[in-house]
Amino acid sequence: MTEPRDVDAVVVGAGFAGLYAHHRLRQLGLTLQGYEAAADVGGTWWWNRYPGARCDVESMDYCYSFSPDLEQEWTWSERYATQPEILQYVNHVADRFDLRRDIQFETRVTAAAWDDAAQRWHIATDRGDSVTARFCIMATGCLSAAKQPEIDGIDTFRGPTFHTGRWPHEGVDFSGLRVGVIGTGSSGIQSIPVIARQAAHVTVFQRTPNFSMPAKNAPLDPESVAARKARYREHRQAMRESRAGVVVPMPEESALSVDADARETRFAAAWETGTLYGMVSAYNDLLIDRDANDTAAEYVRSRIRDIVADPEVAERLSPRNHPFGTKRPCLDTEYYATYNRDNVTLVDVRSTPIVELTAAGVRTTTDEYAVDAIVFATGFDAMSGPLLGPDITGVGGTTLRDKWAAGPRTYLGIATAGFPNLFTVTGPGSPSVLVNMLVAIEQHVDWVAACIAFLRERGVGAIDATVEAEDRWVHHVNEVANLTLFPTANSWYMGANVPGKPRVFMPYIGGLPRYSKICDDVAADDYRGFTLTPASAPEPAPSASRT
Ligand code: N01
Repeated sequence: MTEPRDVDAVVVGAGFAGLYAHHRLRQLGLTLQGYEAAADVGGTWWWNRYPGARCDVESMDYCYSFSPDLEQEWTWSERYATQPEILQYVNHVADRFDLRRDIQFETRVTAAAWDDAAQRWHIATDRGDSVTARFCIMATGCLSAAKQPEIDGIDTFRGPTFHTGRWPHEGVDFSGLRVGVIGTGSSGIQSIPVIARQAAHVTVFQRTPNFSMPAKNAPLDPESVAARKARYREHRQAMRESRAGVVVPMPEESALSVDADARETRFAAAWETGTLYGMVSAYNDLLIDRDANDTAAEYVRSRIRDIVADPEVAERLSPRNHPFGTKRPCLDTEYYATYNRDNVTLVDVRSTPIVELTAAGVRTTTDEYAVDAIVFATGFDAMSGPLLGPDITGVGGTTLRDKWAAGPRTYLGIATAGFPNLFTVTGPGSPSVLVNMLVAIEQHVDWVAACIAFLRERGVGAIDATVEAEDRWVHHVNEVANLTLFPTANSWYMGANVPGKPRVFMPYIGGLPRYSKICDDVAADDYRGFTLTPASAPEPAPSASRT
C-alpha cells in the first residue's frame, strides 16, 4: 500500500471562504489540497440556482476586499446581484488568482482523523483519496447542508420535486404547471414571485410567516459606482469597523422614547432604504426589548396590510410567532404583492399541518392540493450541519459529533478543543451569519493565515484550544445572546428547524469589531487560550517556490 500524499494544508470547500484560504495560504508558501463536492467553484452560489436567487447584501459590499485591483476592475450591474452574476464574479476571482489549481472538484471529504504522534490530519474522500496534512481548514459554509422537509410520502408524489439549495443547472420550466412551494424563508420569498409569473398556479404552504422588506433593487448607476470605487479603501475599513460588516448609522434612541408619529416616520424611511439593516437598526433596542420590537413588527404588518388586497390573506402573511428580526428577515421583490395574483394561493400549514405528499399533491389535515411539481424551500441544517457531515475524529478518538452532541462548542468559533490544527472558517461561535459573510470570511481566513505563519516560524507542530478557554467562550457567546430576543425564536440560528438538533444560539452576536479585537488580542498574546506543542519533526522551510 502506498503512503498517502502529504500536504501542508487541506482546504475543504471552494466557496468564498475556501478560495480565499487558497489565496492566503499559498502566499505563505504552503502546499495545498482542496476538495469541493460541486463541479466548480462558488459554494452556496453554485448550488442555489432557484428562480429569483440573488444576494440581499449590496453587491458592492458582498465581494472580496483583499485586492484593491480586483475591486477596481470588477463592476457589478445591480444593487443586489443575481446568483449568475455572483457566480461569474467567483469564477473571475478563481481565474485571476489561479485558485483552481490545487482543488479537486466533485469530491466530498468523508472523514478526517487526527494523528497525534505525526501531528497530522488523515483525510479521506468519497472518491477514495487519502491525504495527510498538518492543517485542515473547514471552509464548508454555514448554509450548505440542504434540509429536506420531514414529510411522509415524498417518494409517493408522481411529479418532480426540487430543493432550492440543490437546483438543477439546466433550470426548470414551470410554464403551464401547478406548483406547490413549501417554505417561506429567504429562498421561498425570493422564488415565489418569479415562479408565480411563469406557472399556471402556485400554492404556497406556509408554516411560519416571515418579516420581509422591499429590496428596491435597481441597476447601479455608473456615477455611484465610480464614487464608491474612488473611496473603496475607506469604505472597506468602515465596514470592518461596523457591527454587521456593512456601514449602517447606529441610532442612539429607544423606539419607546419617541411618540408613535415619530416612530412611523422613522420606520417609513427605514422601509424605503431597501436594506436588511435599515429596519433592524431603526432604533437601538429593537432586538433587545420586546415592547420596542413590537413597534417594528406592527409597522411591517401594517405594510403587509397595505399591499395585500385580501385582509384574510394579509393576516395569514403577518408574522406573530417571533419578534421582528429574530429569525433572519428577508428582502424581496414583489413578494407580498404576489398574493394579489389570481394564480397564487396561500395555505397556512401551521393551523392545518401537512400530513403527507400523495401521488397527486399535498395533503393537509383538512384538504388535498393537487400540484404537478413541488419546490422545497425548506432551508438548511445551518452552521454545525456542514461540519458534522464528515466523520471528524480528534485526540484520543473523540468524534466531533460526540463532542457537539449537546450543541457546538468552539473557542472563538474557529477552533474546538481536542481537534488540533482544525480551523472552522465562520464556525459556530463566530459572528458569521449575523454579519456580511464576506467580511467575516476575510477576517477569519486572515487570522488563520497569521496563526499558521506564527506556528511555522516558532516550530510549533500543533495548536489546540484549551477546554477552559473554550468553556469561557461558549459561556460568553450564550451570555451575549441571552441579552437579546434572538433565543426566543424558533430559528435556524437556534437549530430549531432541524428535529432533534440541540437548541443553542450558534452565532456570536457581540458584533464584528469587538469580536475581531478579541481574536487579535488572542493572537498578540501568543495565542492565549491555546496549547502549542512543538513540532515532532522539523518543518520544511517555508518557500514560495513550493507552490
Ligand atoms: O431557509 P429557512 P431558506 N413543513 O430555514 C419551512 C440565507 N439565504 O433557504 O419557519 C412546512 O429560512 C420553514 O418553516 P418554519 C439566509 O440567511 C440568503 O429560505 O420552520 N414548512 C421556513 O418557512 C436565510 O435565512 C439569501 O416554521 C417547512 C422555510 O421552510 C437562510 O439562507 C437567499 C418544513 C425554510 O426557511 C435560509 O433560507 C436564500 C416542513 N416540514 C437564503 N420544513 C439571500 O442572500 C421547513 N419549512 C437573499
